[in-house]
Amino acid sequence: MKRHEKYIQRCIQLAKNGLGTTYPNPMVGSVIVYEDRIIGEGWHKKAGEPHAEVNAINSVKDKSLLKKATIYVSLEPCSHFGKTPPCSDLIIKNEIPQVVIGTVDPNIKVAGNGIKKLIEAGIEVTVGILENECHELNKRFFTFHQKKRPFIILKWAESQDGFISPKTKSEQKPVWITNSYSRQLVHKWRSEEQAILVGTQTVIDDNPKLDVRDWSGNNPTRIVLDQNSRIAENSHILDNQVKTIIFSKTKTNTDKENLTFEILDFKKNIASQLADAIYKHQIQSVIIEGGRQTLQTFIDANLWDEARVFKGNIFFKEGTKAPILSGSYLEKHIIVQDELLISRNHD
Ligand code: AOF
Ligand code: ZN
Repeated sequence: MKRHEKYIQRCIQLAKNGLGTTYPNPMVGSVIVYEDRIIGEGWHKKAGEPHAEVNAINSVKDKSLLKKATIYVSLEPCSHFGKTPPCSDLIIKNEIPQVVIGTVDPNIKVAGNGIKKLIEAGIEVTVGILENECHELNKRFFTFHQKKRPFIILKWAESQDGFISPKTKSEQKPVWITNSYSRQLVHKWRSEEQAILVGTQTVIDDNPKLDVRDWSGNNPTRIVLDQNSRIAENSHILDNQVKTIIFSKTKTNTDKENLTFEILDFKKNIASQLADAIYKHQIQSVIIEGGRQTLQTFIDANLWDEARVFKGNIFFKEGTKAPILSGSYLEKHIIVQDELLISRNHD
């Protein structure tokens, strides 16, 4: 691996320490190198707290070395006064002569201005090292800022013969397609996203909590598409335990602090209206867990980024068919804890 790649790789590794705590900010890592030796490291821990570069610079013991060092950062140093002052100013102030950047910051407040500032100050700037990896690291943040919509993950489990549920459902217990390890993995996935979305039928059939009880982490905001306000008042979804947004045809009032009702025009494209509404709530990512109709609506509108599909060993012979993906995508087959997970990434 070449020198720049090696240090940006380390930045990515450091950035990942912030997984789950930096939102709405991206995960960013930084290292400071002098004579091919790392003399300082840092990452962004939490929104409102210092950025990666600040922590890296502060960690350098002999500050006089900064004038001869290179600072590596996985994302362009910022140029704006946000919750913290601009990192590009700090780099200039410390007279660091060389900056190597993974990728440009898509945030309109920065978007190349940090790089411009550095170049204008006479600093040698290199941009685009392990760019794809740096982009992938913050795929939710990039999609949110560039496409003005949340990063959308579709998730379902299907039987060997391609059904997401059998024809006759038991009143007492749900039929599980996946094993308990995969169900735990799904709770981990939920904790990694800002929101989880399902349609009414899923709420009526399964009365789900949509939380992360098998994993420690944040519960995502619950979003339900309930066109005709059919959800029973005693459903888990309305328990006020977690922030919840319900989209219906007509407005409902509530005094529950965690509950919001919003209106959609169900005669128009639902997927794009939902993507817009979720974006307005500043939610950067959503995992959609069914049912078939809700998933298919997003597929047909070409509004999805990843599909994560479990293929169980069970056969249903008849029932509700699994959604059908369209458009171009890359498919990966992964074995997770005895089960097959098919992961598809939209091009
Ligand atoms: C950096 N280094 O480590 C991060 C950056 O509100 P603020 O001041 O925290 O600014 C947040 C914005 O700064 C965020 O949306 C993104 O554009 C950039 N994040 N920039 O130079 C960092 N986390
Ligand atoms: Zn910054």
